[in-house]
Amino acid sequence: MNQNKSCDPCVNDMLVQAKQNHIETAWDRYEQQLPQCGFGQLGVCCRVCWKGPCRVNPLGNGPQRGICGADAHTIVARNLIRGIASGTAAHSDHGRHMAKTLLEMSEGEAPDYAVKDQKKLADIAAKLNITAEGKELKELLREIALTTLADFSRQDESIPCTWLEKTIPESRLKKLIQLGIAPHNIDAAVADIMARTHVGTDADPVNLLLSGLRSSLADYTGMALATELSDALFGTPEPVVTAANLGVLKEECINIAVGGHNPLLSEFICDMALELHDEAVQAGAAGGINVVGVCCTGNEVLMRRGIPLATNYLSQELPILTGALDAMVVDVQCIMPSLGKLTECFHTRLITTMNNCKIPGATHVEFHTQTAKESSREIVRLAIEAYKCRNQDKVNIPQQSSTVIGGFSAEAVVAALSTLDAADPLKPLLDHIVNGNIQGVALFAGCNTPKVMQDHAYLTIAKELAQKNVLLLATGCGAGAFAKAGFMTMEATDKFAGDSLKAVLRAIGESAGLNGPLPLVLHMGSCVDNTRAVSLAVALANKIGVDIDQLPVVASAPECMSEKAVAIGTWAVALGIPTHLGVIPQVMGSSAVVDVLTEKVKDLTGGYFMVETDPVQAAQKLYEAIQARRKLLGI
Ligand code: BF8
Ligand code: SF4
Repeated sequence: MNQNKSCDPCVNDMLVQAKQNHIETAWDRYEQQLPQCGFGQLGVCCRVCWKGPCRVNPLGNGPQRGICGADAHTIVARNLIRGIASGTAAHSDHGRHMAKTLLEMSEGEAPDYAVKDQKKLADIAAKLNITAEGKELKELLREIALTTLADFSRQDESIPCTWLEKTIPESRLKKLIQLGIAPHNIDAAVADIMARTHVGTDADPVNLLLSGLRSSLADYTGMALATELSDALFGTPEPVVTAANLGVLKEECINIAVGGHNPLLSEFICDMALELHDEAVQAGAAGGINVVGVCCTGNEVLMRRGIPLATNYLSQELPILTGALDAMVVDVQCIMPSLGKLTECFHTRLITTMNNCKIPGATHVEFHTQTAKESSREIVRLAIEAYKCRNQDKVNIPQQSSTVIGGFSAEAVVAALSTLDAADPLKPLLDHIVNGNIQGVALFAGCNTPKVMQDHAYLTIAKELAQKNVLLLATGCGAGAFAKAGFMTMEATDKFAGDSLKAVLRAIGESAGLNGPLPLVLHMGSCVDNTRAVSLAVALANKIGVDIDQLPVVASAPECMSEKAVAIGTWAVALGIPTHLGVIPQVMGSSAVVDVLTEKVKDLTGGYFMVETDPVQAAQKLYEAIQARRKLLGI
């Protein structure tokens, strides 16, 4: 048995089968990589120029500088911020895609899209100081799109990005401007890092790290606008009941997994699955088409449509191993290249859809917003074709899934609270924080990594904090971990929440008509949706007139791995949030960089990183950070 590899019983079952069938997974490839390069782990390997690669000996008894003279501090800082730049580029490209779609809609060029949430659109307009009254929809879309796209093109460095300025407390914005880290242009923040890390440019670790903070705030900006514009187009999530884990695959259905990040595509795949139901039945699938989610696209469609989640990042290969997955439709980011090779051994069709994400072994159907329905129809028909080649004798779906209550956008949380106090919805939450029924709020974000047992730290830290009456929020593959393990249920609240937290969750849940408490962990969406948690924190901060770094709010990324996660963790720190990392970041080769990230940055932003690989200890440290904030607030 591979029980040490994951907390998820479905994963462990499937890994046994994989082994029996000589199928390689990410866990096998991780073992093949061991021992991993110590220089890389410490961040002291430099490949910035072709005189290199250079590496600095961390023990002090070998070379201490690269050929150009860069020392460990410069090399580590450069490597780190290049990662932040990549994360920023990835998230923001997603955001740009949303804004460009709005612009296309305003020009009649994306006829298949509509504004599902008019209220959200009006809220966005108000936030951006755009007058909605008396304007035709197309005009309004155009203005919102152009204002948003200006955050990607502004050249005046003295004007911060609008989506940053309008979504954080004034005092925070002022601080960021003073520090010179409020980005004026998302793309410029990325380009700045690429420019200053070119050989022979910025060598000052602190200066390098400051530009990393700026880029991370550009990342935040790109995420905020991506989430808000997606809500306007596809609807702001509301509580929804669904399920998670491989048991959501159905033998009698054509199963399509949507993976990646972009709802511009996945929303239409879901629509087409309904439209082509009869074709699926004609092909022999009595149950029609069953769409399931993987990773963050999974979270997007779970939040808005109640589509079940098959699994999270690290186990993305396993739905294919059930023999029941007919197509895996992917867009961008966090899609393992291994899927191409793996699907060659199964009837599953891997379908790539984006020009900047092609995978050998996949069928590429390029998706364009101009022809969204047509491309989605083509993709779903490919799944129907693939289904005809399925060998039912080989189907083996683990019969296990957990109930999930998801859909907790900030608006949904406020709506639930407003059933307690319609005139002042945030008051009950604040009151409970002040009187200690809720000690604080912890946001779980980030990925999976085979360096630790999959999902284990998420569940352990959550149990510890819940017991201590900390309100728990989750996004991304962290949310996936909780969803699969049944932590997004009322039963989990009853089982794991401390008494006062349980009473609060029950009072809110019952008054909101859920017939029971809110789930133990509130699912706030995909990775880009981390800004939902920020908007809730900002609303609380603004209400009591404090900055984010005074709130008893912490973040935890127990299994962070992607460059996007590095960017998110960094903006959490830039916004003033104590942020836990459960895997050792690739910066330990520089004492100066470690010192800035874990200590010195406190004086600048109020936030800081803490690294703790032991989940029980991590929970304790997060709780202590919450208590320190409470003490300063005098509560
Ligand atoms: O954006 S949590 S593994 S899928 S990077 Fe990737 Fe990490 Fe998952 Fe989503 Ni986020
Ligand atoms: Fe080596 Fe300097 Fe080139 Fe890096 S930039 S590879 S340290 S010579």
